[in-house]
Amino acid sequence: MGRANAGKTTVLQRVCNTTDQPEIFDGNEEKVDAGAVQGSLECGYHNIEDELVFKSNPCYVFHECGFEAGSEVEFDRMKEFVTDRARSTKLEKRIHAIWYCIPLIETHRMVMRAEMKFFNECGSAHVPVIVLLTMADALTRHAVQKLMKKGLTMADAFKEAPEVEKQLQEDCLERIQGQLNELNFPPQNYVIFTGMQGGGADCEELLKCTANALTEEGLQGLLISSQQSNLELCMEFAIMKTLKGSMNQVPGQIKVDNLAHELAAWFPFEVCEILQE
Ligand SMILES: Nc1nc2c(ncn2[C@@H]2O[C@H](COP(=O)(O)OP(=O)(O)O)[C@@H](O)[C@H]2O)c(=O)[nH]1
Ligand SMILES: [Mg+2]
Repeated sequence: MGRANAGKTTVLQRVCNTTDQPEIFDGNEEKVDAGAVQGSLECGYHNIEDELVFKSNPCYVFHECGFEAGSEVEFDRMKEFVTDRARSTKLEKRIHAIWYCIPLIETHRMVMRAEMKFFNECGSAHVPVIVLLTMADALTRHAVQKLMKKGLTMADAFKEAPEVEKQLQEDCLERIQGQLNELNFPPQNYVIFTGMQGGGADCEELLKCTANALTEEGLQGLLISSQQSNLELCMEFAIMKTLKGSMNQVPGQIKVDNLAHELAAWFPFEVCEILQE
């Protein structure tokens, strides 16, 4: 979720470790011709029903929604989709988490009417909503300006900027939390993203935070084992969620086969296969 140019597609690309555009499918596994919808895509709009899948990681299916405030029809369609899919009993139709992108580019109006409306009116049952504060690097400019106003030269201001920038990020986070946490359906958590367009930024914190917000351990396993770029993350969850619990058992009672199976569930399918061989 998030307005046009909030950095939604970029985050999804990072999660799937690619710079390619996603393939788009309608809800019935038919491929949508990206050329035909290019105009609306460039404006940042997708049909929320459309499924976005990256070749680099077909395990994840995304829906992108860039509604603006003011369009009641679009908002209602989004709300219906979210409520409907949050309850779906079919695993492949169900949505499991919502990432809501809020860019930190206009610090005087980060939370707009669309955000207020979403977090006031759109309850998504057990589906956690994580707010992604994107484009935090836009705050570098503010930090430099602030320091130069204090009399620093530009070179010195750039040197000192990271510290001030960190503080500005925290101020933004606090302000947004203050606004959203007051509403009827506040988000579960917040993650700050900076410099995502460069390709280097990683999504470990987002995946961790999303996994921890999922209420079922089976779903946590699906999320963690489906990402294919961070083996440490698989290990961390296997140790903290599975191995740690089994440590409390009397050694003789640990069923090694079962434990191995449970541990393997945190790893990508290919790794599980090797383990089972
Ligand atoms: N400076 C900066 N630019 C970003 C960042 N993330 C994305 N962008 C750029 O912002 C533009 C919009 O991003 P996109 O992901 O297409 O937004 P969407 O419309 O929400 O899908 C693109 O030109 C991205 O390269 C970021 O963290 N920092
Ligand atoms: Mg997009």
